[in-house]
Amino acid sequence: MNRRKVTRQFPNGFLWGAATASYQVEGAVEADGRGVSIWDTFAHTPGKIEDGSTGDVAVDHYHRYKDDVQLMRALGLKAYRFSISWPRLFPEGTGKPNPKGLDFYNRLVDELLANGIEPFATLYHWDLPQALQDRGGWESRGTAEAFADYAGYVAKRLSDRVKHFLTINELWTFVEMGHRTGVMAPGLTLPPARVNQIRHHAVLAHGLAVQAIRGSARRGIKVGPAENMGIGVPIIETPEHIKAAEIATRELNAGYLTVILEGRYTEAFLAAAGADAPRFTAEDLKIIASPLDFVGINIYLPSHYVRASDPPPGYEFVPFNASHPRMASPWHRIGPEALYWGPRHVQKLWKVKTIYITENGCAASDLPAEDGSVSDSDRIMFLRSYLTQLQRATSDGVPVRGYFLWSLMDNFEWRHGYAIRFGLVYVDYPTQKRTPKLSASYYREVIAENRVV
Ligand code: PNW
Repeated sequence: MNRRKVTRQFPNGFLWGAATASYQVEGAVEADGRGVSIWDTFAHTPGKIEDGSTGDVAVDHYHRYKDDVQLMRALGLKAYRFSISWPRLFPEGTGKPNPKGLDFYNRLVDELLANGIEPFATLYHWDLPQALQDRGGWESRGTAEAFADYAGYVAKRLSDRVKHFLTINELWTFVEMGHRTGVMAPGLTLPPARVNQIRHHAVLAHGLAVQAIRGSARRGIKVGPAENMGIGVPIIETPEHIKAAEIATRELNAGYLTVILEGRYTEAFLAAAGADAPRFTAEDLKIIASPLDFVGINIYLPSHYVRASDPPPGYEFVPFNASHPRMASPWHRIGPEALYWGPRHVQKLWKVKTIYITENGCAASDLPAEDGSVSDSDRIMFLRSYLTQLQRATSDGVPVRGYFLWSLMDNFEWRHGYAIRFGLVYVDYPTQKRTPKLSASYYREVIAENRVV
């Protein structure tokens, strides 16, 4: 008998993809009437990016998208998640659209479809038009309204071909790191009351965009967020610790996914904010909780919890040991179980019926050998261990329908510049030459066999 037992299989039709974002890959910052974004301003401010680089050229995807689609095809990708640059379409944020900006995404979408790859479009991956920042940025409710107008415009023009729209990428990251710690654009370090108001405007922008997209798109399109939720992982998997991790997850995301899915801020969230709580209306909460077709979550790392002996709140955070293993990105502690518990909590807490993993992946040191090959066996280990947990989720009936690996290729990694590489494909920046890494061969097998290889 040589019948091979097939194990660790994913459900039929599981959507295997990869992701990128406009400012991180496109370059061509002055092409075809594109306006300035807050990331142009930030990256050009001395001292903000660790290697002094900018996204001016990035990986020149704006000009090389056809070649890049061929890379996707060679991997066997079924879907590609990209983001649309708001200042390409509305150089001033609002007002007169720039049709040449939209044309790029028309070409990209057509090329993807011609190659059998399903487009997933993110509307905001942090490149706010500078003109809107100059009018208060996310501190202004007007920015949330402008976002909805832009989202509706895109949906109207792309929804004949794009069926999945993601509103905002990682509300948590751009709010906290852009406005509280200041390590990302626009680089502000505001006091709590103002950050709380920005956070509220961000969830409001998401809700307004959901409504605008539905109002302008063709029937049958699907819309959801792409949030990097905090994931309470029970470091000991027994019922009491699992329960604790679940309650912790709801509170960890109180200002983001929880309010989006419940339409209210938790009591603990409002109590902790006290006099600094955001100003909002009941109507706002309804908009924020506009019904979704799916929930997209970006998953990189766990937050470990155990049950607290003395409730409330019933849970206790377990800090990382100094020896906890990390990947090449300094914040990236390894914890494959996050890919099990993240979607499982989303299903259990909020009864969500369709979940996509909109990002998962890691940075590695990726030094090409003399022959140019990149043997990133550590990235393969990372992927295998995380995908094993994702497969555990699907086989437990958690409704995860697809997975997008971050990232298709090396790119501008925000404040770390080009020093940190997340790609399946190595990019030699001076020549823009693309070389699939060993992990690309691994991922291709996973996709071809629809199982953890
Ligand atoms: C995400 N953190 O960002 C983004 O969506 C991508 O644009 C980015 O390239 C990718 O993950 C890898 O970093 C994050 O400090 C940035 O915890 C920072 C953190 C998490 C996610």
